[in-house]
Amino acid sequence: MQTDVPKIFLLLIALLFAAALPAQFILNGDAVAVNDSCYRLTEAVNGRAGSIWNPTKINLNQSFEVVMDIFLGCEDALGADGIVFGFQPLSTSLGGAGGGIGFAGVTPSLGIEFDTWQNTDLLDPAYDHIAVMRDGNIFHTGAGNLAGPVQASPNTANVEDCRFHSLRVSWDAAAKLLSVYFDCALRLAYTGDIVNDIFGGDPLVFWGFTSATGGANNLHQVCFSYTTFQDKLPDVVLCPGGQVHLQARGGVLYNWAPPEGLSNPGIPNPVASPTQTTEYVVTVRDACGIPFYDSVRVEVAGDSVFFNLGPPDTAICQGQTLLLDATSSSAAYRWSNGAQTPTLTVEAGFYSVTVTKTDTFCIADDQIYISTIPIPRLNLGPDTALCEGQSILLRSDFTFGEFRWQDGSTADSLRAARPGLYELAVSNECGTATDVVRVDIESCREAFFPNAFSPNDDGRNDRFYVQDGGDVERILLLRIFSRWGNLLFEARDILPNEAGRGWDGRFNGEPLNPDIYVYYAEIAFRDGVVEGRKGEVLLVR
Ligand SMILES: [Ca+2]
Ligand SMILES: [Ca+2]
Ligand SMILES: [Ca+2]
Ligand SMILES: [Ca+2]
Repeated sequence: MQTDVPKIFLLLIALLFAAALPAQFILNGDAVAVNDSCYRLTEAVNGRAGSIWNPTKINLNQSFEVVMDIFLGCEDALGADGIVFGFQPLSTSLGGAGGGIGFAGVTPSLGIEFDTWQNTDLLDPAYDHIAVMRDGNIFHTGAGNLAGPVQASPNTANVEDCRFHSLRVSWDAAAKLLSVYFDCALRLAYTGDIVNDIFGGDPLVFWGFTSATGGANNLHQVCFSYTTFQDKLPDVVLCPGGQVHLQARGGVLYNWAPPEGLSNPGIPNPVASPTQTTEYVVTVRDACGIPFYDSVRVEVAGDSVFFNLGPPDTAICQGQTLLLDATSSSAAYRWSNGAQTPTLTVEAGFYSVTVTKTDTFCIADDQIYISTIPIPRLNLGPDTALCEGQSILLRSDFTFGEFRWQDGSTADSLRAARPGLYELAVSNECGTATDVVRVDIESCREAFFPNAFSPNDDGRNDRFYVQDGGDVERILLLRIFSRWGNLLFEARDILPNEAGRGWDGRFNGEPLNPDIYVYYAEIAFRDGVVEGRKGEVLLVR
């Protein structure tokens, strides 16, 4: 792989996006950024004004798409005033409180209002509505009212319902058609020569949002999914033989064309490896299923940059390091950890590097994930003694390797039922560990019966009972018989070594004569087995 095989490169367009994204909005008044894509325009407090304006002017001679969600608050009858999506060439600090929604009187301008308060003096309809207006003329009469008002949502007269609503604004510069979609439906369309009629022929305008509260209020928010202004795919120059990671956004479904040279034309982020310069068009369907389009020109040009960090998934032994080498001619380096050297000595982790040729406009990228292989260690546990008939499962406590037991078996565990030494070796690329454990087998059913006792009340050896060294759980039954088979004594459920419940050498209260007697006992042992034992005992006086 490291010889003259063409190497694989990944151009991370995401890096270019990352550089472009911080061109965020100028925030005025009550407005705050909630996250990378969401802005709160006003709090639900009376008399507030909040606006956001992008500091980079857009060109209205070019088409655009803005796909977003807007939140118009949770208060209906007592909620006000709404949001305006506006375009104007004047300033990035416009805005104001009250029924003008921050946009009244801004001249020249184009505004799309989402109005949630009925100002009867402005001829507002009773329902929450959308209108397109020019020059900050918020009266729904006369030449300033370009389109609408229409009910904002096709589904409900009230959109101050504590929910985000999908909103999409499309500008087709060739057709001079402005379309407004709300809750997935086309609600308003306006056709007009906006550049010449409103902006005096200058197509460059700021774009942004204003919002306001007055004697009533609501929480107002906007969240962007896609804007042509910020998210349009940048064209790229691809090193010959290289790859480029494309990244579309803002939709639910994606389809790239042509499919040639793409890893998968149906995902937002295919890897493109065209052999010749190609213009790719992506059709993006938003959450409403309505398509928009973006395109990227992938130009195959420049010098080849040959480097390869190694297989994308690489493993090293615990404690070791790896030398990553991105050395290329006439190049600058930027590693994911900030290093700018051609090589990097690293431990486990994820690393990427961007190599920029300083003699041509050509960027290459590679990445590698390095995992660690643990060094074998092994503990089979302590030596152990088993009861007869029992076995023990010996198991490796280390799983990252191959196993070999003393008998040649290769499972990670082995059942030991016979006495002896059990040895396991576990091996992987990083070494071998072994452990040995001794297994002994012993009787677990030992009980001791005296062969004589002397019940003469001298305090020594006065009772006959079952004596235990640790194996007896319980004596279920103890019986004493005469040599002719007569039952003389019986006791049940006795603890081991419980001398007081043994036989005192009497029958019906009378001391028996010295003689040989027969005992029978049923004993529960610690291995769970119940066994009967019998024998003879000599009674002496
Ligand atoms: Ca309202
Ligand atoms: Ca209003
Ligand atoms: Ca209105
Ligand atoms: Ca309402």
